[in-house]
Amino acid sequence: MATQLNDVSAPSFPVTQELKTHNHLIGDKAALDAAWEQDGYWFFRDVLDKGAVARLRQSWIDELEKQKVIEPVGDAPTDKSVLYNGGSLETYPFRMEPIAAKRPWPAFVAEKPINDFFTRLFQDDPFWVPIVEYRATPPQQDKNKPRIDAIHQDGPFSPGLPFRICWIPLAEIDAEIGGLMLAEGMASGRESYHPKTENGSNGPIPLEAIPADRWRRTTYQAGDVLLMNLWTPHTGLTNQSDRFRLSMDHRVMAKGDDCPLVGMIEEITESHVSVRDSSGQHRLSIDPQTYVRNTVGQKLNGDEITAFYKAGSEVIIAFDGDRASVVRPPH
Ligand SMILES: O=C(O)CCC(=O)C(=O)O
Ligand SMILES: [Fe+2]
Repeated sequence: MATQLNDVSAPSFPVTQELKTHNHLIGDKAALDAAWEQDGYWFFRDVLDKGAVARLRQSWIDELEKQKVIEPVGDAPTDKSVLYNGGSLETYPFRMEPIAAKRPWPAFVAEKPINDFFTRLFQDDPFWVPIVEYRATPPQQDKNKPRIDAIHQDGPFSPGLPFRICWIPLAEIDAEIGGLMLAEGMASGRESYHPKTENGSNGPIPLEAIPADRWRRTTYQAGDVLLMNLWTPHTGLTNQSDRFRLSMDHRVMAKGDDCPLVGMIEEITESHVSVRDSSGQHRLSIDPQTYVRNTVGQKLNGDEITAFYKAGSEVIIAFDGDRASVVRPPH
């Protein structure tokens, strides 16, 4: 079924098709792996315990009430998302720092049905990489802005960190509300579609770089989960509804994968980093090819590294032997 998203300003906006669902592959590791390569994602419909998702969603609802941008919901169900009341967005925390500060994700992934689902999926314990975005996107104020936020792949921004993006809708997200749109079948070559800019950063992927018939989305519901290959081009869609768009994107791996170090920096220079995690202290070398990055994905070189990273900062490090391949902050 094709859905033409109603965009006024981009007549070339692609026609999107429904995401596949991969529920029937759970338990069949070979088939899951094949779909991961071919489709570039797994979409599981109605697999996450709705009570656990509702408890997670409550952190978003509390914050929206506090910001006075929704009416107090009391006992009303919030799984269809909540109406924006037109309150001022002047001081609205667009990156949801107040939710990030409360760290609601560890309690969520520790809920038994959630942990059980991912354990059954991976046939291994999940390892949650603490890279989490909390999104509570209000209705877009400028209705003439293009619907596409920025087409990107996460891979080129985290080379050597082989996690799966885990995107979780917290309430219904229909075509008007927006949500995630991805390009199916473009991940198997592990190819970057990002044009390199002069300073070696990744420029945005132009819409023309993706064949127009690849775009997929669906009406997402609380209980669904979308896992996405690092090489799958995707974008958020702007919110053209009168409701909030609530979602969380997280990163997950299986314990048996090449998991990164997650710890606290003890010392950092341009050529090495010492980090402490629950298993002790680790010292890794940094060289000019190490992708040391800041919160917006830019590569840091030379003394930019020590200007950004300090002893005591939480850090995620992918490594190969005793060499760091990626050093990045959680956010
Ligand atoms: O939710 C969005 O708008 C974008 C999410 C995203 O890019 C990601 O999870 O990697
Ligand atoms: Fe992304």
